[in-house]
Amino acid sequence: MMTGTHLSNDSLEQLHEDLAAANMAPTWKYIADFVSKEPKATYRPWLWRWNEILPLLQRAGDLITPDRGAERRSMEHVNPDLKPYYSTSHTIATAVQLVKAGERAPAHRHATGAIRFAASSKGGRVYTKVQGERLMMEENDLILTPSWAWHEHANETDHDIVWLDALDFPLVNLLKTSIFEPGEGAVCADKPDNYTRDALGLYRTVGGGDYSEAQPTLRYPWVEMRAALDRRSGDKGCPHDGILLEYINPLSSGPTLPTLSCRAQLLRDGERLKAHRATASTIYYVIAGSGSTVIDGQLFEWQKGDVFVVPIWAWHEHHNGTGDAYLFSITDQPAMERLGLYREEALQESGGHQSVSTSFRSDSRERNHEA
Ligand code: 1HN
Repeated sequence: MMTGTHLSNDSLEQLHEDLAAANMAPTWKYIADFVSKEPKATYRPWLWRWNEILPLLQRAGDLITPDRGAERRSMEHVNPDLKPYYSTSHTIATAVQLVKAGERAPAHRHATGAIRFAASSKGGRVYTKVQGERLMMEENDLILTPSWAWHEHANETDHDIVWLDALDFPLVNLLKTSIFEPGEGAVCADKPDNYTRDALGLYRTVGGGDYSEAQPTLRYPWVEMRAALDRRSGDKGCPHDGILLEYINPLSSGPTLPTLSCRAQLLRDGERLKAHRATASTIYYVIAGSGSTVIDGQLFEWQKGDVFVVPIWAWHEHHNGTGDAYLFSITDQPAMERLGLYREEALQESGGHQSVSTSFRSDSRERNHEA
């Protein structure tokens, strides 16, 4: 009951009731719900094994045809705690996509930004055409499809290709800013191969005007990234990440996309790194080698092709096995930095190492039901 006059027999209980009826919430009662004491992930770390996922993708290869109705033959890595939202971390969704020999996937564009990482490619004329420019996909190359860039895929070789997609649509959806447009006919004029790289690198057309794309549509060849990592193999490296390189946007000198930064790292023979955590979530793809990562006390053993997610504010430390290992990763750190919400810290206790209490089991179907 709200009268606007002072009630002599008023009680706090009555006030709370009247506030609720007026669609108001008392901060004195709910402050701990409004503002948690620490960043808190509402989802677990998880790992998807390449050798379990690939047969499923091959079955999709027989049942789904991207150039006849299905927009994309791609399967999302769904964190079991984030269902029914198809999301790997709370901000990033990764997927594996198969484009078989001779196939095409039609052009479209969307507000969500995306990257592709060519997990398994024999090279040749297999590409994503972004804003009219063909970006060839040799094994482990990184391709950018920024927000609102037209993109279509074509595999003009005799071999199938599988790549990793990473998109920021969970974040875009949280912000209610999704837009999608299917392409019809020629969506934009073709550009010559290497157009963007030339324009943003060492060469440009005299009198041709400035580079006009809002964000660069680039290919980052793995041969170059790998060579850059290997040239640094004698460096001390970061205590938490070993030799870690960020792919950069040459227009801004910032990260690959405004929301997502892509990185590649070299973990050297037997390297055991120290734990840290950050207000960012990161998804890893194992390019080569085998080792393990302890995430919040749980041991995740990984090998080539596996994908795993480190949730926001989760302690994590990588331990490499024998030989060199290379990891590719995608993090939402740029989004957090732009919002002024990024922080990180190193584990101080136990020499920077966590104690391991459990191991992740990949026969996770049962555990998944229990949860
Ligand atoms: C998308 O555009 C692609 O272009 C793949 O290959 C996966 C998942 C959700 C939304 C858009 C692609 C996607 C996607």
